[in-house]
Amino acid sequence: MAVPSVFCAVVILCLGVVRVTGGRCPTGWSPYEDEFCFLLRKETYNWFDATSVCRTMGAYLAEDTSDSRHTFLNDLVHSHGFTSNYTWIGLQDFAEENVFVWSHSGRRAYPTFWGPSEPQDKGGEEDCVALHTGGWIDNNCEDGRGHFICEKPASGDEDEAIIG
Ligand SMILES: [Ca+2]
Ligand SMILES: [Ca+2]
Repeated sequence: MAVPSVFCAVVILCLGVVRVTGGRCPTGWSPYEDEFCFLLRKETYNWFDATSVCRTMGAYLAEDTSDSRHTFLNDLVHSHGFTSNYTWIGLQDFAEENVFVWSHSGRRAYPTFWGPSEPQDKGGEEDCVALHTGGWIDNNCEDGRGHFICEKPASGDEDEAIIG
């Protein structure tokens, strides 16, 4: 029965190729517009450790750069039932106070989705941004209570390597 075995192998290989070219996200990641993949992590870390965890997966903290992304990211958080904690994204004002920059792209934040009375740089120590009910909050980067969302481009080299 060599013929059916070869046939199955070809079909599986072809399915793999189609998934890559269609914009593929790793298992567990949520696809966004066929170009990006997002992963919400339930464990909590400070902003720096959250950044490191994303990096180990070839990713970076999510960039909330449009109305549609903002809706997508908030839906992702709410779908996991998070209401009390906050969720780190890749925005900070390390270099200059109140000049918020996306860590991965290096771009200044525009548009912005600040919550009421934010950002306030409480105690002069709030330089990292998180999603919260009502919008973004600036928070102490060392605060270890944040969930976080990683982002990476769909169908990267590592995905193709796994399939191929
Ligand atoms: Ca600040
Ligand atoms: Ca704040």
